Amino acid sequence: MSNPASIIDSRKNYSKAEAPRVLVVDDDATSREALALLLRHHDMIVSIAKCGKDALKMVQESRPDLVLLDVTMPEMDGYEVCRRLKADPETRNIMVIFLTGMTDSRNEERGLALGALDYITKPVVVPILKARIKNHLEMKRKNDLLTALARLDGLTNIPNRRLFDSLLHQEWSRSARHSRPMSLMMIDVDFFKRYNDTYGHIAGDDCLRVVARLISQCMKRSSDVVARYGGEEFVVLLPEAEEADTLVLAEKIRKKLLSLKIPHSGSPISDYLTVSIGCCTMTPNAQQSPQTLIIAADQNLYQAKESGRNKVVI
Ligand code: GH3
Ligand code: MG
Ligand code: MG
Ligand code: MG
Repeated sequence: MSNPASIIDSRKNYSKAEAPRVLVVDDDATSREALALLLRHHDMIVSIAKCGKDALKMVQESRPDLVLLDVTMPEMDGYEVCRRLKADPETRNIMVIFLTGMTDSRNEERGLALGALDYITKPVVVPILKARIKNHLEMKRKNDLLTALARLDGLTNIPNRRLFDSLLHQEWSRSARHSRPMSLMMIDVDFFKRYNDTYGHIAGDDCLRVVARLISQCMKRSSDVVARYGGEEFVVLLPEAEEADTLVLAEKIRKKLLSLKIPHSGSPISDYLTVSIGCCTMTPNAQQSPQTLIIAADQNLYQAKESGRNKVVI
């Protein structure tokens, strides 16, 4: 290792919020302590594991951003640790960098084939290690940002249909496994074309943001999902919700929106903006698809529209 003093001089500090959490895994006490010390000097949040088994346990507990992984360790080697991390959907995205004395290219190839981002051989040249870690963390930050953006609706900043569909499938399977009910609401703004025609598209956009925020604020459980299903249509997924709870929540949304008194002079049914809501509650079974729930809620939305709008049908 190079002299820690020279490294401290060249370091770029991380702020507390952006400090990367790094797990150092090495069976050799001197190596891991020295590396941990250096990384801490660079304001990284470092934890230490002395064997593969401990490493896996600590990953479960503290979800680091990065694992710096030794290869040769008794009982469970670094390859096996990496294989297990990459096999688990919960830990798959944690970055792994091998840090090892094994300089053979076949070892390096094996490590990279297991999904490690990098393979760095000892002795460690600290500025290079630091630069590689910085680049990998930056790439991950951008990647996470893109993933988040791809799941959100650009106008309202709530989940988009793609994310919703995936959450709906997950929840459908979970509810089917446990024979638990789940509910869904389709919420459609009434006479929204006329709103745009009267107040313009920019005002229409503002209005959709208000509706999205209002629906989100009505949710009580962290497992409830509000998404923009398309156009002026929103969808709400309520895991574990019975029909009675769903009706109460839908009425709350409908009334709260009305109480905002958003002028809608183009609406033939009210002076203010209104929504129609179709709901459905089901206990899924594995033979059916979650589309069953969407179709049923959609039919009830259609009924709400047909019977005068500004209504909940369940
Ligand atoms: P209904 O009560 O039957 O639902 O009537 P509606 O006018 O709301 O329904 P329709 O499907 O005829 O029109 C939906 C309108 O929503 C038309 C479209 O221009 C508008 N819209 C869809 N997405 C957006 C958007 O992102 N911004 C704005 N401003 N308008 C949008
Ligand atoms: Mg070792
Ligand atoms: Mg509409
Ligand atoms: Mg519509």
